[in-house]
Amino acid sequence: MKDIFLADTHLLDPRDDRYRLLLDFLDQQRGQLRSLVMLGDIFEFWLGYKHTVFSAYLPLLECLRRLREAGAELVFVEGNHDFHLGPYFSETLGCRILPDGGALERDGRRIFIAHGDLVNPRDTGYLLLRRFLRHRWTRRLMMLIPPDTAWRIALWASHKSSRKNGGRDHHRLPREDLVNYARQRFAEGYDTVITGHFHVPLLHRENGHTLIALGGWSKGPSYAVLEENVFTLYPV
Ligand SMILES: [Mn+2]
Repeated sequence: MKDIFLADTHLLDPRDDRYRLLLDFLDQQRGQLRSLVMLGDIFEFWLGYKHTVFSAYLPLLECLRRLREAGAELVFVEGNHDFHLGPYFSETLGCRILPDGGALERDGRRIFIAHGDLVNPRDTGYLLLRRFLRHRWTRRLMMLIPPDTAWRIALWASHKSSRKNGGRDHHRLPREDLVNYARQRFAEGYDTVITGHFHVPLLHRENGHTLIALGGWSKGPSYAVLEENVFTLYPV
């Protein structure tokens, strides 16, 4: 049995290559997973209404349900594209949700998982916006938006941002901030830190500690596996 960690698939349309790649990848893992740990930005946009899910996400939600039925624990750290996950994840899928990341115990290891959007403490503008967007009053206001309208806004915002970067993963890895962030967690007693968000894979070991940054999915599956107490980052 193994644990798989992945992030930043940015799903939007089930006809997209990376959406199909993810479904195929997860179906292949069924029955072999102790847990699937999703570290945010799995969806290009999500809003957790009580009785409604966006139809474009049904293929993945069904796939997650099958994994869960086959015995896998589901864990989701909220990203900067998919927060306010809501009752479909927590209740219907029985997924453990960590809005800001948190601790995971595996084989005596103390692992800290986070999306990665909090590693730069100087980015005060983003931190304020993040706090506002995640506030429960903001969530209540967002819930008043009809789902079709919310989806239309999400499509518009996604087209706008993919025109800017051509839809590729060419983010910059703020290595120094990331290593500092990990060292703070190591000092708190964690032996492993895993993040996503930057779309650039990194496996860094120091003094018996491990830092993993997960890659994006624009060129194919990108994930980390914990199996027999060893972490491997793919593609290797
Ligand atoms: Mn992100």
